Amino acid sequence: PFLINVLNHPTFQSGQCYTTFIEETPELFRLTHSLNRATKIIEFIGDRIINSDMGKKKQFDNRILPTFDHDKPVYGARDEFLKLGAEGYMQKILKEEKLYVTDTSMRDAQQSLVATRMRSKDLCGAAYATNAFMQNAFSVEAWGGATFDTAYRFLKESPWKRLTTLRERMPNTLIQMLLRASNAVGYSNYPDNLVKEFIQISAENGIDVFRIFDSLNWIETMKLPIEEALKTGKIVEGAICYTGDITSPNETKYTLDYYVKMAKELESLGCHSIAIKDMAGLLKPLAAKELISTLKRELHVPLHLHTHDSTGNGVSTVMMAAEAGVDIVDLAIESMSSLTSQPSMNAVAEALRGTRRDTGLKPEELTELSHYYSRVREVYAPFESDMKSPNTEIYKYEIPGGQYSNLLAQVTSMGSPDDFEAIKGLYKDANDLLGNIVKVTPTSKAVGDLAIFMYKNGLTKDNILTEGAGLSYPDSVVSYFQGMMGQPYGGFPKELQKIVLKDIKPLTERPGALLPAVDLDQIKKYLCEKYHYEDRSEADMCKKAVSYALYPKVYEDYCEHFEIYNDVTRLESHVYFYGLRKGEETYLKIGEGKELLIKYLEASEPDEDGYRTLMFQVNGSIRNVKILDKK
Ligand code: 3PY
Ligand code: ZN
Repeated sequence: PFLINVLNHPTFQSGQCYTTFIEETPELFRLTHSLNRATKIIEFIGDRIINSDMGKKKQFDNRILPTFDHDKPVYGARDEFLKLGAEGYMQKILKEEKLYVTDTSMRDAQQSLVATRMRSKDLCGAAYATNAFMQNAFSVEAWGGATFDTAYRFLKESPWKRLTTLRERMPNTLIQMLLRASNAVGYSNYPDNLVKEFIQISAENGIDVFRIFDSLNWIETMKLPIEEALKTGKIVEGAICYTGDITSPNETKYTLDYYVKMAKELESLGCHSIAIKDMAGLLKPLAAKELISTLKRELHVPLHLHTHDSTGNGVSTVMMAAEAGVDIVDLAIESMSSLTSQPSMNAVAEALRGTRRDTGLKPEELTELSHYYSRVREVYAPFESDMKSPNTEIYKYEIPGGQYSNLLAQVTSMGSPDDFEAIKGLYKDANDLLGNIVKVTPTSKAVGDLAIFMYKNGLTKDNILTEGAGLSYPDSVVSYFQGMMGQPYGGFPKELQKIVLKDIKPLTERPGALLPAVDLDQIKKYLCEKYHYEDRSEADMCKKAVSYALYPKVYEDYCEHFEIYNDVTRLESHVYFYGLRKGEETYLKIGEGKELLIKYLEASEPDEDGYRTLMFQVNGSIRNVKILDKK
């Protein structure tokens, strides 16, 4: 139709000045652009209809956004922060009795419950109301951790766009991210210049609070990101990963003194607050009381507790910590809480209502958000783990919340779900073999990979040094022993290190210092030449180059997907994941004044090349697309 419009146009037919034709008749070119976009979107939906592996699509209700009073002025933590600065604001918190809350629903909760699949559309759908309802909270953790690569990888959307949209919609809220120290938002150390650039542009694009941890609690590798984050003027929180059990008489490695020493070191580096990051939910209630009260005596900055509810003890741990004087706690909105996620915000807010540690959060507002997430969560059911009840075995195996469900899925996909028991035992043994380490991304992956490797190769703790000598080990295990994840507290177990590394020489210093700097200008040039980006501004190219440098393959797959299907982020999530059922309609806005009402009618049998013809009705006209049946 575009071509016909152009060919029939009098200017074209008269053969007059061709170069100004585009400028004088922009509507024709806008038309082709949106026709292209419509075709691309239908092809995408068609591909999902034929090739989605999400199972049979059920009836999903349309999202109902949380309601709130738009006219009520909001004055939140970010307003205070902008007034007082990072140190001033954090010192103010230190003096208050109120228990401050971080809402993790948008990051760790969805990472732990639905394998980080929650799309920006659904997260941003909660944003305006979250901004209003969290005005008495400390922050909303909405970015970093695993959300960065999964956005590109599985959702075909830009994490940067997510951040800027959240920033726009939550102007009064501190947006917090989780940074894996020199691993940034990846799985091994990156060159220093890349880590620095990533921190700078994260701050520029909306991050207010950097929570920085190292997966081996190795301070050496935390120094540079802490220093860089401090330069941005944002709030910098040094996090200590909690492992073991300080209340156990058998605990000789990760003792109370260990945590106190590390907390003081982080404080001396200039961190505005210290977090205890209990990523596996191992911090028992009485251990929390002891740890928090001790740290409160030793520190001069606020203390922030992060835990998971995998064992069912999460709310008790938070309550004990609140009694012991913790300043801020991480909680998730009720319908996004519990099990492998954070303890319930609604429960803690209710428990403390009217007490000196009242959170200031309002029950009906938390319930409103909870209803929203609970409806949205339905779409993500295929990503949920099979964990139906709390599990105190976690204390024994020390498997982090998010990893527990992943590991179960991995074992199930190997066709042996019954062997999960054996794998859990091997996880514990693998931890011992690696030197009884802190287990959190990426070191937890090395432990899990070693456990599965041992399982597949019939290795045990007792025979690995002999039977396992000639084998080649998973990349993550090699990378760990090579020192690419840093140095573990207490050192590497030397014998196994030799077997795993063979001729590779291990590092003894910070990998980031040795890795050659990434040439970001070169990457920008390469990307600009290869892809048809609309936005080529310096600011945007910086983000693109950093994404490529962090995840070259994942980022390029995303770019290629964009070239084929254009922007798929405006689709409803149930359409994005499952496509449409026969006769189902979806409404889509593809730009200002460009709206599509798409109805799926039917599909043909595959032709000899395996293509099916799918018939759609788009704004009343019939459109056919050919889709390769990959199943
Ligand atoms: C992450 O690094 O993504 C984590 O959530 C660690 O607990
Ligand atoms: Zn966590």
